[in-house]
Amino acid sequence: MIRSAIMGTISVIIPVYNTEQYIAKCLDSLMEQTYKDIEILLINDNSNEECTELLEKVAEKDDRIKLFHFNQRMGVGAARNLGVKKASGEFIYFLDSDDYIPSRTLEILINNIKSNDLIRGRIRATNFNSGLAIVFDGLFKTISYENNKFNLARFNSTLNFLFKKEFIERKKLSFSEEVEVYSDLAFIVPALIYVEQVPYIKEAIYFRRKRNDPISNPSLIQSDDLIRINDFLWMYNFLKDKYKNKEANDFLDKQLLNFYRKDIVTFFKNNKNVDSIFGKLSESVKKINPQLIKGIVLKRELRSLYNGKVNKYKRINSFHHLLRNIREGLKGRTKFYILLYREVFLKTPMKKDLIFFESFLGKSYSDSPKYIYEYMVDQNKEYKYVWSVNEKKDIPGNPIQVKRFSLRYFYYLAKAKYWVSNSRIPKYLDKRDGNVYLQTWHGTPLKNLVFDMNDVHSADPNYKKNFYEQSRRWDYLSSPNEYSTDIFRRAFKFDKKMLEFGYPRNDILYQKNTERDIIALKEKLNLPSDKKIVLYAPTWRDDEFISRGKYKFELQLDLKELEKQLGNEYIVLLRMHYFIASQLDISDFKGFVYDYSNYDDIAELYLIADLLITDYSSVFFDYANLKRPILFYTYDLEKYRDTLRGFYIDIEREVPGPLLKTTEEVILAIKDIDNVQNEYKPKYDYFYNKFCNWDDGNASKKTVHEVFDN
Ligand code: C2G
Repeated sequence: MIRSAIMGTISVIIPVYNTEQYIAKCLDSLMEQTYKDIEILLINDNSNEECTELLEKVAEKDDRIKLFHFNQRMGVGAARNLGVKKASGEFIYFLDSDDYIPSRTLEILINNIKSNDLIRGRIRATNFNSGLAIVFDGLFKTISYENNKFNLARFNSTLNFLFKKEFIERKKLSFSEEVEVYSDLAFIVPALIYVEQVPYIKEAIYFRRKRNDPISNPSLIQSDDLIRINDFLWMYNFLKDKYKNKEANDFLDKQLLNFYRKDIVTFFKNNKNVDSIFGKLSESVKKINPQLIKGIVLKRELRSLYNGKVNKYKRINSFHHLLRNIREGLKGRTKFYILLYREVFLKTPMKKDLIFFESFLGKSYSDSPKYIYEYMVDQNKEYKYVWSVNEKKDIPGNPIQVKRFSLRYFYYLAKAKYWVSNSRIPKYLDKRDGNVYLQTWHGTPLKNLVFDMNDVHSADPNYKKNFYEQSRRWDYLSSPNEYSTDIFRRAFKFDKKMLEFGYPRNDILYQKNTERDIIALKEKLNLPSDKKIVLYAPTWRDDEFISRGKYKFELQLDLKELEKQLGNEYIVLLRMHYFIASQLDISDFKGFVYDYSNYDDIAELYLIADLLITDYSSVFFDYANLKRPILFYTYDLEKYRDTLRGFYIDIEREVPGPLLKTTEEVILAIKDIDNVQNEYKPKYDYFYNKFCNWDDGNASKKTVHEVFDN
């Protein structure tokens, strides 16, 4: 350890609330500090049992850790206040339990605090996906004195400040216990008033976690909008009344103006929200230094707030939002269509007999939406239909076809009373009053879904939140089996009407599983009828992509070997997942390998296939309805299951066929397929009863009856 001029114990104060996923990493980062003279005060703010037990376990292991419990939730302010009270060190450092500090942070802070009462280092926000690039060795020589010391409080936080405890005591600094969010301001604003200068470490020595699940486990800053806004206004009013320092006042005014522009204006997109905070906001606006208010739009809004005229404010607010929307709408073609969608199309009457269908984001005419639609057409239902497709398709019943994201797409989406989709409809397309949205989803889950995913690796950190908001619009959700119902309820947090009829997309497997239909299908697809058919339908891999949303697939099956050993008896249909954008080169295998990746409906391929090879794709749950053999070519099982995804079922025990790792094993299994089938019969029967027992060829009919016949 480098000797520093000032030595003493640093009391690190960590409030904890349900951060069992992250706390270990946080504590490890403390254990690895090069500055060793520390005590750790963990204040458990009435966390859940799992988190509490974990804290007790870690506290037992190290006597530098002191654990305190609240038996009701008191908030982060109370937790930090208790921490300060119990601290025995000469220095106080605030850390959050989901964050992380590099090993030299405390050493650097204490070495540089010198005669100052506090010091701060830079903070970087990260979602911890890309690892932590720490490049600070040797870069810490520069210590600058910020011209505007209040800038250091612009994130309203005391994190990554090291304080002398004597200073905190002398100035009687404490956190507010009146609010849940922004309680730090009550501490940091006076602290900055009382000091002349603050040394600042320019390098990031604190990593703040951007949490990805604001729905199930929000961080404080992800709290409900209304709570945050109320707390902020309360804090602002309180501090403005208490302190008359000019710099502090200007700082608070600027914070409020920024908060207004960013958070409150967004909250007021819905004009109905204005009433909930108008009084308090009006009170705050009266305290702002008028010289700091810039811009005509802002001035007009604040004037009516100042005068307490709520109706006038609402009129101005709607008008300004319209102007903002128009400005946004003029930035590009799709943005312009979205503007029309919101401001024009949604304001015209809804068409009660119009149904909007989409499957796999417009990539195909397929899946459950197709079967629901065809059933309705066959039954001559009194509805009009629109299909969203990327290219024009040959669709029976001659529906209106619209290209996804074209003007007509937005128009019909806005007009239709009914939406039927098996994937997601963009969140920005508001659902109008009276709209009925049937979500059919696209498979029995094997891989963990949304809220069951621990940390979303490759995907963006807003994935869970976006998914949550999108799925709030679903009125009905198709479920293929009881197992899926349970998972969908939990992993999608779906609590509306579950349609427990099996999958409409599997009706065909019961209705057309006849020799005549199969021959006709083979003819339609130009496939020889004298060979047996192997269908290879793998899923996609999160870590194999070309660019965002475009995935590639590298074929591991040795087609040459397959042709050599099976070519007399079989042909192979390749079917890539719809996310796969790369093309497979199969020119060397004419007459043996056929690429049906772009074929619309995989269910038709199931019908003609004598056996299926897949991996972790949900296709096997559907194919099992045919009771034909299934092989699992799982050459990357460990990586896929253990690092990329995680499964709901024990794949090694529960799937109705062998897990194979090499082309050789696949060939042997195909050559011996009758025996393989016999061997797996008990497992297959069990599997069929568990996952296929709702499918009986009538799911479309039952769905239509439930959703459209009333
Ligand atoms: N699919 C296909 N061809 C493939 C793979 C999949 O046509 N080679 C279709 C099938 O209808 C399948 C659906 O896409 O059921 C979903 O594909 P999965 O491979 O299961 O993967 P994913 O799209 O990630 O969906 O609950 C289901 C999960 O969300 C999985």
